[in-house]
Amino acid sequence: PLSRTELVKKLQEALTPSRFNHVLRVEQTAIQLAQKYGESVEKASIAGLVHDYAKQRPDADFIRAIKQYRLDDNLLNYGNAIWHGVVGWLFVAKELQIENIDILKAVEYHTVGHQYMSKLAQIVYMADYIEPGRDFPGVSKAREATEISLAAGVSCQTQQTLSYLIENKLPVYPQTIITYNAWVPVQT
Ligand code: DGI
Ligand code: FE
Ligand code: FE
Ligand code: FE
Repeated sequence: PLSRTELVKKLQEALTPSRFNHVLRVEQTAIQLAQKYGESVEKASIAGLVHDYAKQRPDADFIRAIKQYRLDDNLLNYGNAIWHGVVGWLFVAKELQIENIDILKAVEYHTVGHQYMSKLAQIVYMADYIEPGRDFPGVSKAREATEISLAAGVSCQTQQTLSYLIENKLPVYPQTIITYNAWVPVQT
């Protein structure tokens, strides 16, 4: 596998400076959560670094990959916000030579989540949302929830994201709803 230094170089080439700095903050936040919650620091570091690798790729690359790998046609109704994780993990595997399935799944799920997220996937999902550069209504609530437990953090983020999408009349990717139903509702 590539060393951290080699990965950092590839990320720096693939991303704008501000996005690259976000990735470094997600790495540090993921490492802290890994230490707190008993996950591999090395896996948290790598997953944090590579999670947004595909963020600046042209749409044509994603459309080609969706067809080539016969992914869900419904993906074509969305854009980079969904594609860079749900499809982007394929570029991470191929171009950054990441073979660890847990890391690849954490990248795949980092935007829309999933009903079954490993501890590593929960850490990357939360680190991306609460890294110190984030400033939006609800971020302190999400930081506090993540201090209590990863599951509380995931639930908080999933609820806030769906509320934000609906409030702004944005299209909701079906997996986002499935994630919501798995993590947010209280028992009735
Ligand atoms: O790539 P980042 O900006 O670091 O963070 P991210 O990959 O978590 O992307 C967050 C954005 O994705 C945020 O603006 C909300 C958006 N998003 C998440 N779920 C959905 C969505 N956008 C749409 N249209 N539909 C979704 O289901
Ligand atoms: Fe992202
Ligand atoms: Fe995210
Ligand atoms: Fe990110």
